[in-house]
Amino acid sequence: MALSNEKLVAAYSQMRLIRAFEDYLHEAAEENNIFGFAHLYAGAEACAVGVCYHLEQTPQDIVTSTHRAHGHFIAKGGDVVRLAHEIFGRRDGSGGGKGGTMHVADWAVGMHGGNGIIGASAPHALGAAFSAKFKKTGGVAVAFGGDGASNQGAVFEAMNFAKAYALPVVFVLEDNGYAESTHKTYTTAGDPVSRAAGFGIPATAVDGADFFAVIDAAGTAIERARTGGGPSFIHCDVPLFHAHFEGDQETYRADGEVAKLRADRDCLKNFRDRVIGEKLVAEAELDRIDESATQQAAAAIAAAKNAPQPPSDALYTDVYATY
Ligand SMILES: Cc1ncc(C[n+]2csc(CCOP(=O)(O)OP(=O)(O)O)c2C)c(N)n1
Ligand SMILES: [Mg+2]
Repeated sequence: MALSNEKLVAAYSQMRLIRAFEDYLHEAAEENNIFGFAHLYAGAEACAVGVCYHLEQTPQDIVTSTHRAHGHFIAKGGDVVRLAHEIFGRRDGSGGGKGGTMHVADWAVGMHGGNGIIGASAPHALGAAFSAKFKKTGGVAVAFGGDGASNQGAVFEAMNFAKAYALPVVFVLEDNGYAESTHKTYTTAGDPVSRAAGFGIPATAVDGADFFAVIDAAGTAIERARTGGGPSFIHCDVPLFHAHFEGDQETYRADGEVAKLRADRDCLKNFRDRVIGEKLVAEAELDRIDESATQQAAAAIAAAKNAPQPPSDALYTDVYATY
């Protein structure tokens, strides 16, 4: 898929913003400055941005996320300042400061939230896709999920139902090889593409550190969903640049493993090499984006650190949904 200079710049800006934002969060977590377990997304930016590239940043198209949700939030068009406030438990966060890192959501842009229950993103997206189909909104739902989550029964039930009802949903498996401290070789039988194909769902595998591979696969899948062709499955092999959660001692990683991933499988470096090599975006422009993303991320986090917490009289609001 050939992208204009403008689209490439927009995609790189989002990927860089996710990375810069989490670099600052990593520092804040080391200072013990955020509440809740923060799970950083860095390494998989091409996956979130490459998939969301094809979605409207409106309530029509929906993504459901995981405990590792910051990248999906930004890629779906969520505001980074409100994201920072939410993670720091501040009143002006996307969830009024009551959800924190694992529950970042913004329904106005179709980001239906991070999630503490692994595998739950699949049935949530299924429900959104069911609604889109029968209300004829033209919308598409995308469920992001991890390799550990992919072994949950609810994920298989969602895939079965999606195919049986030809629902407009795309299952995106972000496979970083680990579920907490356990490598997938201990836990997972078969291969993800064959599992999805077993339900008759068109399934493909891509290098999730290659933005261009992701947008191609996601473009096909989302177009299929939008035109009544039913569900698809995309397996993205992604590197995990931080530990499972911030504060984790990472004893399950081999010496040098993360350094090697950062050297060989960095989607931002891959993107830069390709667009500079093919003269699609000037190096100076990419450098300018790096600087601006760093400033934007730093400002969002600085503002959040000093912002007010939710007032105590908000304790009993937002507890139940009203329809
Ligand atoms: C239903 C359920 N079981 C167990 C957990 C505990 N848990 C939290 S994260 C996680 C591992 C998830 O692995 P994966 O889906 O590969 O996502 P990753 O952290 O690698 O992005 C587990 C088992 C949970 N949150 N929910
Ligand atoms: Mg994993």
